[in-house]
Amino acid sequence: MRRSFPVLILILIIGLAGAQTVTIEEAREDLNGDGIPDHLGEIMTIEGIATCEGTLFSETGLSFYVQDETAGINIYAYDSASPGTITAGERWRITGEIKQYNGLIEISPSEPSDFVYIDNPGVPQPLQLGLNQGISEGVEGLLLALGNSAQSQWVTVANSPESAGGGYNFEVWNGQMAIAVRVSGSTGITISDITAGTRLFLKGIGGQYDSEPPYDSGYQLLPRYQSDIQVYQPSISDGFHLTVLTENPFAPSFGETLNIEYGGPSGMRFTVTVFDRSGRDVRHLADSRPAGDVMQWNGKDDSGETLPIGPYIVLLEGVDSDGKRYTTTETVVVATPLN
Ligand SMILES: [Ca+2]
Ligand SMILES: [Ca+2]
Repeated sequence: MRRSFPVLILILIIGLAGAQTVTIEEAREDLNGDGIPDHLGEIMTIEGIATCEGTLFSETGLSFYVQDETAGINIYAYDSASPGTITAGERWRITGEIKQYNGLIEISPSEPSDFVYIDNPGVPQPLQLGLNQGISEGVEGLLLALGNSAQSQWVTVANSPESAGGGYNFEVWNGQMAIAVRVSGSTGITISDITAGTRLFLKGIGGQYDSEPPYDSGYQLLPRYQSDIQVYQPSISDGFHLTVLTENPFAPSFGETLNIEYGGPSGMRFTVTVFDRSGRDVRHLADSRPAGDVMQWNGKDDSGETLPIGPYIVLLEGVDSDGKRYTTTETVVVATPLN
């Protein structure tokens, strides 16, 4: 009996080591930057808040995402390992093997006891991606927002959604940055009102699907719910008006854009033109459009060249149903940031 004593201590030490909780950032650690987690194959324990239901991204078993203050990660498990219902907003302590699937880092529990419910603090606020910012390894697994309704900063659908693998794929422009959006069939999201040019505010998980090393591309946004895909439909007042909605001066060389709202009575047609200080028309933003709108100007001329810094005049012309013409202007300034 005395000889088994050190063995018991050893088991206790191993047991305690196995139960130690690490941050999700530590579980994801990739110090050599090869896109493969350095702890691949190790059993680790993390604590994180679920940002969707446990079964949302899987037809069978569990595939969902949790995040803590440091990072987010995919949880992937067979149905036999499921502890029962996991709801968005719940915090769980989860033990599993660190895996990697087409660049997506996962923790894969093997039995229900690998899940321990802690509490229900609610789903964290999404991390807001800035204009021109893409999805990268650092935000993989986190709940993200793309486009900002408070700033009238939308993303624009680049191509009509294509059916693929039981879901849909499309791309959006976040300013100059193209971002892939993957609508998983398991979410039940419908995308019937989305086509090229549709303007959206999006939420979703930062995901990755990259079939080849070094696993540094293939990042995609994974919407969870129908409400994560909001079509931007600005409500335009019907007084004749031209309004700059964003910072003016603006710095196109830093990816900044100018959002311009225009509108007027129904039946009026609208033309929006940008002139330089010599009176030359350099950019035609709208030509005899039948309704008011919000549009984005990237500081380029009609041939796609970035215009020199300086003041420009935006002219709105409205022609009503009787042929009467109305005009108004705004002075805007193309600038470069002082640093
Ligand atoms: Ca690595
Ligand atoms: Ca990855």
